[in-house]
Amino acid sequence: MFDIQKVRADFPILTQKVYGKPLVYFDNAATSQKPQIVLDAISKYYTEINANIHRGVHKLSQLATDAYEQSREKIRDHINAKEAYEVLFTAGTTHGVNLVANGFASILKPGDEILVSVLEHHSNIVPWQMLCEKTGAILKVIPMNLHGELIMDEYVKLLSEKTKIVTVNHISNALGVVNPIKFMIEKAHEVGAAVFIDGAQAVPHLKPDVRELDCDFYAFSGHKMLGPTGTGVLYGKEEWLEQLPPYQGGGEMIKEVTFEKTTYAGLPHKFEAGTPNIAGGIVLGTAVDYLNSVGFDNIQRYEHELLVYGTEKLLEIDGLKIFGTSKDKTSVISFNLDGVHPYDVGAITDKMGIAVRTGHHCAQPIMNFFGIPGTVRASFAFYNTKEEIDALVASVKKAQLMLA
Ligand code: C6P
Repeated sequence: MFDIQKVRADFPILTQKVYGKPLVYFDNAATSQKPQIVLDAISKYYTEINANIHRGVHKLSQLATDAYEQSREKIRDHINAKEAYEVLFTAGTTHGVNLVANGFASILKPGDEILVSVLEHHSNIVPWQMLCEKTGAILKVIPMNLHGELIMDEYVKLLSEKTKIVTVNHISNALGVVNPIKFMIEKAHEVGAAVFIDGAQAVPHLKPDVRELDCDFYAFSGHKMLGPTGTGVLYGKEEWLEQLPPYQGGGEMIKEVTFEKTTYAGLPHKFEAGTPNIAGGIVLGTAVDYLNSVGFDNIQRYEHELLVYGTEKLLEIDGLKIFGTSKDKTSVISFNLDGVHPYDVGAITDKMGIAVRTGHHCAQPIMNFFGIPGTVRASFAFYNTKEEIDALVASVKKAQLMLA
């Protein structure tokens, strides 16, 4: 059974007051809060087993290496990858996109095409533009409709034998819309294109099954799924990871180094140069355990209730418009008040202890599409409550009274 009070008690930060008001944290799409078990695991690592990994024969190094590799295996199981070496530890989604985009520089030729969607975060646009500059490849954009849904007919028309990579997010950070990635992957594979999925906004809400999806790459950040900042995962199919060159050179990614020639280590080490975020990688496994103990069925059911409740209550406010009105959404509500700048709304809700994000959410093409400077974004997690949504609604009404 899902007991919201019990869940909230696991997150010490939620008892804080901000400007003397109880903290209402609705900026979960930017980063999630951390349960005590994750905080304890960080401290336990540094208190008991801190050592460098894959290097020492000494006991602590073995313990740290085992814990790190066990976490990799746990994540492999979580996302249903075939092999643990297809799971690369990264610093986050941005790192994962750059690693793959950089690798494709040795594969693409002038005139090859990369399809990206209009719904992307800048992290999943800019590295591909940089790749186009390097290779002469061409970036094409999958359009969306007014609900924030990608237009599948247009997508299919854009695909051709020139398409080498399709890159799309599983869930939009700015609108919360869930993209039909299974269909998109199938269609891309029909023309022989590889598919990169940016799962940053999906992993806090669902358990991606990379084999069922049949994606070629799937990247996500640990800090959005209760783990530490500076952690993340890039899943890649073995055949792709074998084909791509290393992203960075350094220690631990080599087989043999001489001044004449260096040979590279096998997977995953080829892509993990230097001392990684060892504590972070281990603790990401703890975060995954915690999420699974709450249960993704419970998380989805409860967050959907919050989404429906929040949408209804906010829409009762005259002059409030929600962006992202697809039926298939996670618990993100992006909105604006008529005639009011989103930043001003955010400044007022902040003074009432409510944390929302305002602005373009690192997704300027979406804002350009709607012809707005930005939105107010309230993103709910499974530790939020309807009472907190009531507080948000009251603060938005107050902002309207003061500003409109
Ligand atoms: N979105 C948000 O407030 P990093 O910074 O590497 O952990 O994640 C980048 C990223 C990539 N893709 C998507 C879909 C994302 O949502 C994000 C991060 C945050 O929406 C911070 S800008």
